[in-house]
Amino acid sequence: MSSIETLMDNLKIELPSWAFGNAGTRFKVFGTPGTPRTIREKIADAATVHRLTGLAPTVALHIPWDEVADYRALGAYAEDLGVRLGTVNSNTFQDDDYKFGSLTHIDKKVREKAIDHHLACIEVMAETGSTDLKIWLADGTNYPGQGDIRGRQDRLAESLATIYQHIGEGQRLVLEYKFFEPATYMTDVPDWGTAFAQVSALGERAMVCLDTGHHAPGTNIEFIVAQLLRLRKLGSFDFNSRFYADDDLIVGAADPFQLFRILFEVIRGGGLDADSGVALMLDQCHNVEAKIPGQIRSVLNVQEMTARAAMVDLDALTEAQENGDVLTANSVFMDAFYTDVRPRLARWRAEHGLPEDPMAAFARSGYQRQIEAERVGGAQSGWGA
Ligand code: PSV
Ligand code: MN
Ligand code: MN
Repeated sequence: MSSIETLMDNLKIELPSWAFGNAGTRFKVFGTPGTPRTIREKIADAATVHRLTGLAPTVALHIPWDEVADYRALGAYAEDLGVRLGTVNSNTFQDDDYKFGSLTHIDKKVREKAIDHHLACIEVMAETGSTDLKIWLADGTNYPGQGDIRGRQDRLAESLATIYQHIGEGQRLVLEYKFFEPATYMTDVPDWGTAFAQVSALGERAMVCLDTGHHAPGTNIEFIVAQLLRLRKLGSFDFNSRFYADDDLIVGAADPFQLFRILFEVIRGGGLDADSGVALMLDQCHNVEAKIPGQIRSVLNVQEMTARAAMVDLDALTEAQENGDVLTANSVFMDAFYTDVRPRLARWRAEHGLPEDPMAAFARSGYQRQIEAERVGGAQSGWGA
């Protein structure tokens, strides 16, 4: 395993454009002063996170939430601010036509509309230079008997195959799974096994996205990470944390130890190696906390747990494992988890011309005051609509 500082040099975490907009629950969306009104303002906020942390060089788009007339110009704008446009997320869940599904819909015309949306997203990727098309589907059913489970899988496979034909060299289709919500009885891509089966049928450039909030409570997520890496099908992460449902809270806030265990398996499986192709992304909303500091805290949490995971003494761990020495193996693992790497990371930041404490640097910067004065009538993220 490479040194922690080298790992830090190569760590990149993509920010979701929607994290900077107002989001909420179905009960209330709280507005926040300074909230971006346009995708350009969201990108400016994301660039601020990167400037202070050195960890977040790309921003994911969500289409049509982030639709613009000229994506090349948007890309150039982002680059001027020191970031690039990343993953393009499709959206087939906010249109009346998709009430009974999108890529799985029984009506061919609706399926074609959903496929065409994905082809339009691939065109956006050509303009922005994005490599990943990420597909999360709200497709599913609410009542037993409502839909033909098998038929829906078959139609999904067919629709994905049509989209995949348009995925170019150097591009990837990444399929995200979620076992519940908004459908309540079954979703059409509920688990990693289904996502794996569907993308495996497509080809090498189709991968699975693991969103940490999309599993049943108690699921051993690091096991899934290890398995997908082993199968070379782990395309990306959507990081967030949760207490109960798909809470989209700050990653590492609910269960830092789980994040540590996940990142240990990522490192163990080569997922942070330069050529691994595993993209780390946040998928979060900040309903009650400040958004830009929320994103700063999030990338720092990922950085911190990555550093701790890299501190596991692998020789000692392997020796204990081979000797069947359960308690030594466990304590080697826990020693790394309990190691405070914050001073070391502060030093790494100082050496890279970054503020040692990015949260404090943001508070001092005056950026929040400036956007509150400039931006009146901040927009909802897509989730706030
Ligand atoms: C819905 O559950 C969701 O949170 C998925 O995780 C997607 O990645 C995200 O929305 C954006 O489409
Ligand atoms: Mn997600
Ligand atoms: Mn989600």
